[in-house]
Amino acid sequence: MKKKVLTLCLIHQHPNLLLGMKKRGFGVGKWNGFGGKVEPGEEIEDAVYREVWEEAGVKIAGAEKVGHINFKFAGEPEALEVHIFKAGSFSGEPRESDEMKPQWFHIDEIPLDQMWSDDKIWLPLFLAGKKFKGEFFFEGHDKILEHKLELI
Ligand code: 95L
Repeated sequence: MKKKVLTLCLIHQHPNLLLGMKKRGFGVGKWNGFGGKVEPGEEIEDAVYREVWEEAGVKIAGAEKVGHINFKFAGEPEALEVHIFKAGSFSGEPRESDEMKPQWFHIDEIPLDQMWSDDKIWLPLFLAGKKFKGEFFFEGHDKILEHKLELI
């Protein structure tokens, strides 16, 4: 199966999490972390910094890899290999871009019902400082048919 390598970075300044409302493209209408495709020849960590800068307008200082998840979608030939990072500090002020509208959420008020449904399963691990890997099999963009998730 072909795969696409993607980054996903969540900015977590306890007790708050910065998310972005996706304004267009894949995941439109959902509160997302910041990320996207790793370009040919690009290091994954460089893609993390670049995507956070492009989508949220801030420069993160140090991103920690916390997990990776493979996503498969029924009827779609390409799998997504998503490398998940956490950043705790950054410089600049989050600003809206063409793609994303950033907003802080208290961790007790995360809008899980307007997020990818896999977030309900792994975000608690992320917020607890755990590292994890897993696999999700989706039908459409909202229904999880199967999943595996383990701590690493
Ligand atoms: N905060 N979580 C996300 O931003 C997120 C979660 N799950 C996903 C599953 C498939 C996918 F293509 C993207 C995401 C995603 N951005």
